[in-house]
Amino acid sequence: MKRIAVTGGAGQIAYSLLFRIANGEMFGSDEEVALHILDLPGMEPVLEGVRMELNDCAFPLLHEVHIGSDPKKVFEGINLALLVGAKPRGPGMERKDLINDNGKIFVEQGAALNSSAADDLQVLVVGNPCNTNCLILSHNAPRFSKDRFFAMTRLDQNRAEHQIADKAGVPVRSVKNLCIWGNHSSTQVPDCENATVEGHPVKEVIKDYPWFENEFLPSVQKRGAAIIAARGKSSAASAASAAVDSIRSLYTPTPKGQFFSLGVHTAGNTYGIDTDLVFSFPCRSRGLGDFEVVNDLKWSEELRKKINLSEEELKEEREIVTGLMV
Ligand code: NAX
Repeated sequence: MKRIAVTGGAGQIAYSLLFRIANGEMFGSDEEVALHILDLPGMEPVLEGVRMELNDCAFPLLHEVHIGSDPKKVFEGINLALLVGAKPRGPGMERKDLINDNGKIFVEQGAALNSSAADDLQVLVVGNPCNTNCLILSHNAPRFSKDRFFAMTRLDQNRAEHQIADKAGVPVRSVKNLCIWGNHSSTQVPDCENATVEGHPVKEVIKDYPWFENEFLPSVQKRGAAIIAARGKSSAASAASAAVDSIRSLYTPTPKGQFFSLGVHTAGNTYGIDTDLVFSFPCRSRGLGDFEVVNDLKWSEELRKKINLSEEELKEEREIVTGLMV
């Protein structure tokens, strides 16, 4: 059985995510799950309502549901933490405005994971700015090695895959190896140079080259803001879906020659990215959470410049939160 913590349990992403986990979509139909749901003090009535609805679904795999507002208690014995809870970005707000507010949450939760979680803990940070929150968290949970901490860039990958599939007029499953490099922010770099459509390089299939710079890139980079403008709220069901995809990809052996995007710690990377950042790279899994970064992709000069800009942004974010890292 897997014990899975979800923070921000009273929020909109969790309202989709919890039900998909309980339905077996993350770990498959043979693995029972226990949900440990955290939100702020005062949100207990909402958490109670969420627990009632989870119970009312009669999910065969759902073993038990714990709720609470004390991270040390809620994280007791957990194998996986999905850290969603944070203040979301409102209309017109840049991610950097959030960095100090949200960073402190990950200091407290890092310490709580350090004292309460199971030895095989892995963590996916969704709450923004997720790369830098993940870095703060890893520094505040020194019991666990840095390769247990991930930041979610899968939603960006999924968004980019859809745009390419739509433009090429193919089903989204025909698009493979669309890596997101760098930060989950507007400097992120969706890489069409290493991606394929039905096994062919993307730019051999889509020959409208101005489209990549003028439409594809800005639409992927600014998709979060476009969803807020349209819905009045940030992405929720698609974010939950990407979290399910991220963990499923980590636990399922990756098909030969393929990879997926995940924000991971930069220690030992072969691309020359500064150490001690959490950076989105192409990753492969050997199954059961055992992963490696794909280290032999090629960058054009143009791609390198964009990736370095995203790296610079992450270094600036790290500078702002130095005081939160032990
Ligand atoms: P909501 O405002 O609906 O829910 C957030 C919940 O977190 C609230 O219930 C709040 O009480 C709780 N919370 C706040 N501080 C907490 C703490 N210290 N401990 C536990 N719970 C806490 O936001 P939602 O739409 O669910 O978004 C959550 C986070 O995901 C935001 O930071 C948002 O920016 C981020 N996103 C990240 C994405 C990604 O791809 N990495 C995409 C979607 C989303 O924008």
